[in-house]
Amino acid sequence: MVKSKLYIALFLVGVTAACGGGETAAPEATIEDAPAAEASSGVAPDLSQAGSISGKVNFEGEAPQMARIRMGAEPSCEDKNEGPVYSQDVVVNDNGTLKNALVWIKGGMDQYSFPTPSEPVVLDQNGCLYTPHVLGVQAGQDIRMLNSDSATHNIHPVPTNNREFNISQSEGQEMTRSFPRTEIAVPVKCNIHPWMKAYIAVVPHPYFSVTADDGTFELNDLPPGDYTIEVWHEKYGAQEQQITVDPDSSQELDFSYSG
Ligand SMILES: [Cu+2]
Repeated sequence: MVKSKLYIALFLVGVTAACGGGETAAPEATIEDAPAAEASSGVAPDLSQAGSISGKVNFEGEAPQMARIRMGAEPSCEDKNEGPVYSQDVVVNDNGTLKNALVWIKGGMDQYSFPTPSEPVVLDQNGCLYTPHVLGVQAGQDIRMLNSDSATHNIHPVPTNNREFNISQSEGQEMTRSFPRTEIAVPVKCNIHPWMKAYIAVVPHPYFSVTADDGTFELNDLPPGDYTIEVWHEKYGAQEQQITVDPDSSQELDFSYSG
């Protein structure tokens, strides 16, 4: 009884927000509370015959020139970085693969629900750069946001399906936030340092992987089934492939972007 009243209350808040709507951001409570429903339907997957998918994200053609970041406006950061710093928007690895691509299961998991991990992921600001540049997180999972610099930063995620915020952080401060709704991916900027950019990919389950210096990805502990796998990259966009995971199988799957 208490529960159903709560749902009705949430529903009314949602309707009110929608009517007031337009482009205006919804009230904080609505965005924070509503997605719990999104995450709670479904059953736990049977992982007794789980399979896995691994592969790499290739890059064909010539790697584009990486833009140099000039940090003269923030000498403490310029001093902290050794050597030149380059934009991370396209990083082609030495082995011809693409870094900072998110691979996740886009379709085929709707019948399942997954507990929210209790361990937070970390987004650091270090040397006036966001680390990592692309961060994967499960919906509702905590994101610890740190400032390891003596400079003050201003974390400003600009989501389309979650709540925007915009918070200053001075040296050593930290805060924890989460994004309750799936969004691939939330751009994050710093209002003080225009070169600072990151992306937070909010995934509704634990099956995601971000490519690093070797361009590989792994999706493990998959319940057998048919899936749509998507790779997303901030500049080159998204691609999909269909795949069937057989019981106890391990398969390889590669993606390819061209510059
Ligand atoms: Cu900053």
